[in-house]
Amino acid sequence: MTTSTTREFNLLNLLRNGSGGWISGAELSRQLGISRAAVWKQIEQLRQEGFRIEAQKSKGYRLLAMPEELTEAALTMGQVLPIVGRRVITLGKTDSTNLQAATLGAEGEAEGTVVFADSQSAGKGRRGRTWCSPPGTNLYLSLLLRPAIAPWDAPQLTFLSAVAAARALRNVSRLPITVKWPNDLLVNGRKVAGMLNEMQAESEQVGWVVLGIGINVNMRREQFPEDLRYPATSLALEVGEDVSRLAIARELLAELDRAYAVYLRDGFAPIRSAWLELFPFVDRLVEISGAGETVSGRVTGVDGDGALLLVDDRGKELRILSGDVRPL
Ligand code: BT5
Repeated sequence: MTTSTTREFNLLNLLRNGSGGWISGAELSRQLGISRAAVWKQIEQLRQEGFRIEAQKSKGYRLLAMPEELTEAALTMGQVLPIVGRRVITLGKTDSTNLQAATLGAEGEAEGTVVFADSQSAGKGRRGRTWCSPPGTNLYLSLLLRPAIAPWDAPQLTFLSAVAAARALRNVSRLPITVKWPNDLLVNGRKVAGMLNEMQAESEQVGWVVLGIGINVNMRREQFPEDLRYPATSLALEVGEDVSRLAIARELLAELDRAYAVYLRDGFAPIRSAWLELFPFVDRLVEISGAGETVSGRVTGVDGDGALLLVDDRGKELRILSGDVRPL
């Protein structure tokens, strides 16, 4: 687990905000209330963590590059994150970030904590499926939230994470990201990310919700499992070069925080409309499989609860609560 001191955060924020990139040692020492020797020591510490910091006698210090490694400091530096990312935990290998976040939830952890892992040995998909989670290439994270909502409203949060993740991927990669109901992100018709939300609830009130997000960032073709349910891809495969995991992760924290603030203030409606704008399946014929049954029809939309609406070939309206969608 990696954690950084508040001091380092402050130093990083000052370096990030330095005018023209430069900030003098004297200024850093004044603003941090520590000696110049102590500033130097902290700079050295950051360099060891992978930050590239230039030093020049006449100008001071300048941050050239952040480490590609996912550390709490690198993920949150300079970001204003009122809820999501208040605490960030970065793990090397773990079983499943959803399991880790759920354990924290059961232990009374405050909302906003995000658990990242470099790899997962038991990454979870829906309905007992597995999520292929090799090291050093993708993003696997779980966000713990405690919204004051009823358990039957919790599926709305899947839409929230899909909208936030789609925005983050689009902002960084500029790729045309779309959503596939209920929990996938696609690029050019191939799955690039999946979401798995889990919750604990008592009667009418949600205790905690874990929003699990897996994003294929730099995964290579040969790393995908052979028996994929749906064609899959990674951002790098689509862009044609490696994409920064850190840039995506930082953007994702910011977008999740933004979307959650909107959800708490205005409810599901704005999230649903934002999601619908990313959903290219309206009016298309699809097949939906789930729990041993397969139905097909033309998509007409998504209702206020997040259920998928279809009209079958006899004109009958169908309301689908869960399943796997495949275009026909
Ligand atoms: C999902 O399930 O798409 C939910 C994936 C959620 C993963 C995240 S990672 C962080 C957090 N911690 C966890 O333990 N989980 C969450 P589903 O729609 O059921 O899709 C699973 C199916 O997608 C599998 O059965 C495979 O066919 C396929 N698949 C597995 N790994 C994949 C990958 N990396 N990319 C694309 N498809 C994959």
